[in-house]
Amino acid sequence: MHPATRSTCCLLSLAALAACSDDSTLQPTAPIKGPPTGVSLAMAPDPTAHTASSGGATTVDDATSGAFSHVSPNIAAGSAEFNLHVDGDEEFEDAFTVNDPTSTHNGLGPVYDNVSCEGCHAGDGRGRPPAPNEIAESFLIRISYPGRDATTGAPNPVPGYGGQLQERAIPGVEPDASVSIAYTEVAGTFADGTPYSLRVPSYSFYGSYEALSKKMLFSPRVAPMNFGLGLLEAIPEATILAKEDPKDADGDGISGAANRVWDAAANRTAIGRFGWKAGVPNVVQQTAGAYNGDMGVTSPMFPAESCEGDRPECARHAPEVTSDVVLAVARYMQTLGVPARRDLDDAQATQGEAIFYQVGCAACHTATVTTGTLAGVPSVSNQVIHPYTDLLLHDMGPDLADNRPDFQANGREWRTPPLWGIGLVQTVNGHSDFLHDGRARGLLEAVLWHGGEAKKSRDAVLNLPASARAALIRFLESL
Ligand code: HEC
Ligand code: HEC
Ligand SMILES: [Ca+2]
Ligand SMILES: [Ca+2]
Ligand SMILES: [Ca+2]
Repeated sequence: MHPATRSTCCLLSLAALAACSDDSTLQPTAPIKGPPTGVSLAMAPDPTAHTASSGGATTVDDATSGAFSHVSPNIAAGSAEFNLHVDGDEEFEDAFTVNDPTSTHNGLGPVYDNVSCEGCHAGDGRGRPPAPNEIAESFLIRISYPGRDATTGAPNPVPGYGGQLQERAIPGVEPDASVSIAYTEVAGTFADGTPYSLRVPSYSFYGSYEALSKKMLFSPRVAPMNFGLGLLEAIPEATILAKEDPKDADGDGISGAANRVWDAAANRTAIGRFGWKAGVPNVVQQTAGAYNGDMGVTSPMFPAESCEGDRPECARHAPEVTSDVVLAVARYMQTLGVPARRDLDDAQATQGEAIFYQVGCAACHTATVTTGTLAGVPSVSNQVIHPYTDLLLHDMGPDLADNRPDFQANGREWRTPPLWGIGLVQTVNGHSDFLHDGRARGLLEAVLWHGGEAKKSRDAVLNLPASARAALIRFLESL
């Protein structure tokens, strides 16, 4: 929560909430019946977040399939930021290949998951798990052995496989393995008797190039959206740390903590911000890591191929992209504007917005944050933004657990994902698969999977009448 918007009279019933809100547009349009919800998580709505300007001056007014792909409008054409954005945009789309004398993008593999950044982050948007009989396109499996590296804190690599199970390989090389996903339906009911069903994924690996050990831990992940990342990187560390409450000292059931990860360029521990478990400290490292792990493309930051075992193709050679390319691609994502929020005057969405605070969603999905500065990216400085994330790790319960630690994140913890733009995923990416592994078919299922620290919030949603549930989803769709 943004300190400036913390109300002194938060809590309790919607009547009380309406009474102490200083913005009438955020009051629910109809009283909500049903049992009272978790008292301690309820928060007063944040009136500053009731705005179209989700990304401050970087906000883009486009709700079409191109919504995630615009340079921030506060960047002047011809400026250094603009030129790097344009260069990075091209590199982001370029497909890598191998031994093609006509290509400037050789170096793919030996093992990889896709040939370009765009291949997984289509339209700078998000991926989905593979359908039955499909090889994953925009989804990957992180792997490790129990324990962590004494210096970096990184999870231990799997001998012969490293930290990622690549499903593709260049000609003459075997991929690490293939994955198939089976789903089991589990039925539930809302308090009003309405039934719902959630699909529980289970993963099996086949065709591995050598035997996979039962010791292997794995974490399936879909590609997240790529806009607004400079803003998230520009949030002052102190702002993130101020929301930490690892021992839940205030007793509200929320015990968020920042991840502490390895900054490979600075050679030291840093706060984690990116990835589903906040395992990466900044966008440059995420970019170099993606080239390396997802595409098999080496760079000065990660000069060894992400390829292990007794395979000659894995040998060391000169970097396949320069630091300049990595930097341009990172700048590209750091300067992608945030799509504007829509339907601010829609009564149902506004009712849903009040419910979002009342049932405690904002305890983790922080609505308003003010950025600091980010070297080289002036456009993201000092912006009041509405990302709906605290960038902290939360225990989300056993049902969402991957049981694989990632630096300080344990097997049940995930980083609160930003919710800005989430209502446009269907338009941009043609699906509405949510959560880290895409198991949720739509926004309501995503909420129903919440457990652990968010269980109270989820239970409150189960107790909402149908009209209030619909309003909550309508609000999420307006983001
Ligand atoms: C095989 C699919 C795939 C490819 C190819 C890929 N990504 Fe990703 N990307 C992912 C997945 C999955 C994640 C989540 C990773 C995690 O949680 O550890 C991710 C995460 C990210 C993030 C972090 C976003 C956030 O909100 O935390 C950025 C930035 C990113 N990718 C950029 C890139 C760039 C740049 C490239 C090309 C160099 C690239 N990706 C290539 C799948 C892919
Ligand atoms: C305790 C912190 C916490 C609370 C409270 C919480 N969330 Fe979340 N939310 C998360 C985390 C962490 C994830 C990611 C979980 C995963 O991917 O496995 C998430 C994921 C989501 C997603 C899917 C996002 C995506 O990109 O796939 C939606 C939508 C969402 N939450 C909405 C809500 C709503 C609505 C509420 C209130 C009913 C709520 N959340 C309450 C932490 C929280
Ligand atoms: Ca390579
Ligand atoms: Ca591997
Ligand atoms: Ca707490």
